[in-house]
Amino acid sequence: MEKKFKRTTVTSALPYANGPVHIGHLAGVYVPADIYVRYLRLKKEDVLFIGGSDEHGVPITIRARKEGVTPQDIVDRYHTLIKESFKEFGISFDVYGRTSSEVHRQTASDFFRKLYDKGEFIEKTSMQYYDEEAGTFLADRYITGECPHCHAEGAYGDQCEKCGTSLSPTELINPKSAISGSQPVMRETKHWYLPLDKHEAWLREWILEGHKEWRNNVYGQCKSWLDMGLQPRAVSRDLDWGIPVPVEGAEGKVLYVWFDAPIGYISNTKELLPDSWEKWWKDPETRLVHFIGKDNIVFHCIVFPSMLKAEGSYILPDNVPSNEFLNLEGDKISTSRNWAVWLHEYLRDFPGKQDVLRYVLTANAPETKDNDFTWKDFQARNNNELVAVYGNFVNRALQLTQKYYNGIVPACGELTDYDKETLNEFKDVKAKVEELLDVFKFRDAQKEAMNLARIGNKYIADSEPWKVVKTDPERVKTIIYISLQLTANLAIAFEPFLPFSSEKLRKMLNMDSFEWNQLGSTELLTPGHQLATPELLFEKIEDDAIQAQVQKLLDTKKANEEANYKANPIKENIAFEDFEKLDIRVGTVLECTKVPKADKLLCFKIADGLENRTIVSGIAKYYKPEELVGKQVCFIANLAPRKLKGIESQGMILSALDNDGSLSVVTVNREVKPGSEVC
Ligand code: B3M
Ligand code: ZN
Repeated sequence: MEKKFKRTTVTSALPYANGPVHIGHLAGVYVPADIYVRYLRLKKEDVLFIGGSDEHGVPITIRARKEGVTPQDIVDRYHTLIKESFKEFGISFDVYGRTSSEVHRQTASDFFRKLYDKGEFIEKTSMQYYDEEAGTFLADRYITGECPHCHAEGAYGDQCEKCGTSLSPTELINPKSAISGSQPVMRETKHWYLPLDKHEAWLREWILEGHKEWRNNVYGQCKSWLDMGLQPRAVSRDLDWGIPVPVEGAEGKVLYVWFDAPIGYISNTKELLPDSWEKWWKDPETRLVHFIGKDNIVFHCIVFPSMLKAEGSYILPDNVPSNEFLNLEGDKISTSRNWAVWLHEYLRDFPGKQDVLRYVLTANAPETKDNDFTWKDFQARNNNELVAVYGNFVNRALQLTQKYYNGIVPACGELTDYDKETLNEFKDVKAKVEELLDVFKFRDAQKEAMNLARIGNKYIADSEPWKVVKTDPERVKTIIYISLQLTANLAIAFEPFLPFSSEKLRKMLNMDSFEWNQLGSTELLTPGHQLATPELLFEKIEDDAIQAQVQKLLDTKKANEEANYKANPIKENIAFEDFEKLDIRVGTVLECTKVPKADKLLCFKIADGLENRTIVSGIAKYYKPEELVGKQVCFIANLAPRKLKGIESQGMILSALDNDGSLSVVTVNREVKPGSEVC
């Protein structure tokens, strides 16, 4: 039976404040969450949208150490930047807090203490690496060494970035502390654990029986975790950045970041509503929805619910819509490789085009599988859909109203069958969009909204008001009336998806506000209503703007390749006598031609100070024959001749093989006599 809820608390994952946010964040979490919240608000439902920065955890301390600043400096910088980016993209949080706040410290600390007092934790000691020089235990990321699998140097205690294998610090060969460089030693340490195994039974029932409606990826991941059997999880760490464990004898220990971060949702609510926050978290008539990325599923579906349940007074999430990943031009988005479209850079390069990105990210949302963002697709969706379909329809409707009626909504005359058919088609759109939004199918919902514009375009094209105006001016009033109602409907339907464009359109229509309930109405604009001056809703994006973005990514790729470049290992040693057997000479290229029917080969005539010789070389892809004439090249003069495409090649021209596979001919840096020996 469908449960009735009074209000909805919507949370979106708290991004780590250790770097800017990119399109992957937006597509995976924030745009869908914002669409959902805007939709509920438009429906006049009671909803609260909670966001904020996750400001604890090891990556932040690593970044700080690298830059020689404090962790607080890092989170201050990125909290501000991230908050600003979200605001610019219209992510309409009711509150955007931070986990370094005092309210959060108190809330998380109390939460831990309550569980501790209730006996919900177990205490365990284990052996962990300790840096004696720095006097501190080492987080996994702070230990580096040789990977036991691929033997790359510089693998981390939790993962080798070269071969991708997950590691535990004790597997590293020759472990070193990233803090002091010294060899760490094993020391005993005590931590508190949440015994997830004790929660397994109710979790199974609650998720596997009670929430079959969760997305397949979410349900499936939960099922596989539960089927593997849950283990106790440590909820404290030896670290000097975080919330101190509020227990005697826990000096130097802080709450594990994944323990305090989800409590951040609660503290941020408190921050906003100090007196009424509890109804958003404790009333069974409140529905809790977490928007997250797929790497956060276990924490939101298993760990956090276990914490809430152990505390005892909180509600549990009703749904956890989680997206898969968005890739960029075929590669995984990566902060460390700078393979991303950063939101603050997008805003600089495409000012005022926030909705275009929102549209494209929703059209390509990784709802059921990983998806790819490409700049070509971005351009195509803007030019062929936003401009050519939505923008074009709106522009026609508004311009014609301007032209024929000075921008005043005409009266509707008698409806033809075709008019009625059109009106009927868009009457269903409300139900269709709702049905999809209610089950978090944002991409399909947006498609339905766009369909409305397609209906409009077809209607105007079929009705041809510019022709009819000459024969039956009365009829044109009806066509324009219907087109304008459709336009107003578009503004409503698109408001959750493209809030900036809807606002612009609403202003052009001179409408004060609109509500979701009006969607599907054919009487949104009354005859006699004066519209404002129309402007273009969307603009075409030209090739050069796209090319510049593609080039930027190519440059990044090149820079990464260079940073990762390592020459091939050196071959086995040889004796000097062996080297002496080679007769390497310098020759001057007299002629150079393409070898017919061989796209790789060039045929050289080389002056060698003796009788001249012919050499065939496989470098046609890298040189035009005429470029090489007159150049001095190095060649092996005593290589046994062999036939290539019927030509006898008397030697071999030496080339350097570059990292990208291209060849570059070896020359001398001062002119020498042909036939000079290379020694
Ligand atoms: N900061 C991980 C992430 O950004 C983490 C989410 C916390 S949500 C409570 O993917
Ligand atoms: Zn490795």
